[in-house]
Amino acid sequence: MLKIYGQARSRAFRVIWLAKESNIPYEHIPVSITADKPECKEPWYVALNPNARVPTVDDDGVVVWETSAINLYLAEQHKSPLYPATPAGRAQMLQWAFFTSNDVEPPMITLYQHRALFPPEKRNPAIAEAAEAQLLARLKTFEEQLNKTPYFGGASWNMADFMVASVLYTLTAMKYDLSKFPKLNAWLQASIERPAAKEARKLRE
Ligand SMILES: N[C@@H](CCC(=O)N[C@@H](CS)C(=O)NCC(=O)O)C(=O)O
Repeated sequence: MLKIYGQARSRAFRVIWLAKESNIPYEHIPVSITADKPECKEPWYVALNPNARVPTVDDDGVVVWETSAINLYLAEQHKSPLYPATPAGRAQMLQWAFFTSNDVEPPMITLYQHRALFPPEKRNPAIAEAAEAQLLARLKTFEEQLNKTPYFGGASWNMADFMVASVLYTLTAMKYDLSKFPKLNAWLQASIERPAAKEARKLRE
């Protein structure tokens, strides 16, 4: 059976959400990343993931780390109903997945750290402001797409949407005001209210 390593309050949440969307049975091993007892630094775990970070999966002997790689692999391997059937659909999925991982997630995480996650004395308003400026330009790209098609997958919510929503979930967790992006805001709210998302969120919220 699929094993998902990583506490639910981490990027492992995205893998748990995907498993639920795709009806993949799994065992959850909530490897901790907390400063006082980081199980992700223990030798047995580092043998699975040399970066000593979560998540990692072991899918009947296939070990994969890096959240996006894990989710794209699992969706294909387990024939997720979200996985696009055509090369063009898969190209769209990869386009939104890479854009989100490369260009959106880094400024979003920096903003989150310097606005909410770090203790106040470690927050740097200038770093937060620069990250926010970058993030806003990227959110505009999402909004423009949703002015053209109802979903990133085109006519239906598919793996392209999952790859974006599972990352942008952090914006909802930090209660970031998305009112400047009404289409994106409505799409993200609907995404995190999907039954599978709600089940996964219960494990961390
Ligand atoms: N690019 C990696 C990032 C993994 C990552 O930074 N994970 C965090 C939790 S969300 C972690 O393990 N932090 C603990 C640490 O870095 O020691 C991925 O997407 O899997």
